[in-house]
Amino acid sequence: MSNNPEFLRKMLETKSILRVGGAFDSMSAKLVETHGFDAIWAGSFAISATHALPDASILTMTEFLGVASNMVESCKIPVIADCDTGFGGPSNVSHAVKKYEKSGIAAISIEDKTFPKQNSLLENGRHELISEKDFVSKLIAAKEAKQDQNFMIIARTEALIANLGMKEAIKRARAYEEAGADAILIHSKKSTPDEIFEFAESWGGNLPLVVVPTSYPTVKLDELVSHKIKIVIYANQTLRAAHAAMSRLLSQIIESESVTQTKEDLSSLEDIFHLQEMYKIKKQEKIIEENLKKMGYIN
Ligand code: SPV
Ligand code: MG
Repeated sequence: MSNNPEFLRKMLETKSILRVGGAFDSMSAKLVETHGFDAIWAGSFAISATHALPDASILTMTEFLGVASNMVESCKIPVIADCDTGFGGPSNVSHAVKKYEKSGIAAISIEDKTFPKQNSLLENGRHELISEKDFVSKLIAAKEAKQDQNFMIIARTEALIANLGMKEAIKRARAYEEAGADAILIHSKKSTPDEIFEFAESWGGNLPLVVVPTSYPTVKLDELVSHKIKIVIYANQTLRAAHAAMSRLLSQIIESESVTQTKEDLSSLEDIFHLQEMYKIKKQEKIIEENLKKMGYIN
């Protein structure tokens, strides 16, 4: 098994940066894998969107976990699960850590917003933080709950999202490291990576840094590497690409009263058969047939 927490830790040691692709179901997770990403992000925004629900702590832990564990079953690379605010207080975090770890997920992220949270990139969203002490309590609970020390607890601070300033972001990140987090996710809604880079230069901690460049998408991998970022999450582009492609196709069918989409616009049935391993069934049928022949049931 290479999707376990140990493998994620090994990659962190050996690679300059890990590229993590956002997914919202097993198909998108498998595409992330086959296109050469190091790990899969089971993000709350994309998973909520596939249920046509807001990214606002609406789905339950069990529902998020169901999607993430389906990804684990279908993929060989590690799954990093977005656990929002940890589904409640320290005891909820503790329960979530046990459940997620048992399901083969390699890492979870929890953030220091109030519950129910709203998506970080929502204009005029309610971006309020719980106290540092209360979030440290959740991190202590998470650390105590994990069985495999390689399982990673990513502590995400929303201090910059909440406009609380660099000093507060750094103070919190340091406290989260001391509380036993395994990585720090520093999120930003700015259109350039400058504040992320400033954070990375000045926070002074030892944990790997994680970023989600949704609002500054043109940042180059080598720029991130040179600013000591260890994990980059392309959180929602697969969802948005799928939404755009489906919307284009559906309006085209309605407008032209037939399917005029070209081979380039649509994956072939063959592509999908390959993804769902349809040919494994064919192989299985052959084996059953050979055995039935041997046993004299058929000629
Ligand atoms: C997600 O993908 O669910 C995230 C990143 O948490 S963001 O949407 O920017 O909050
Ligand atoms: Mg999220």
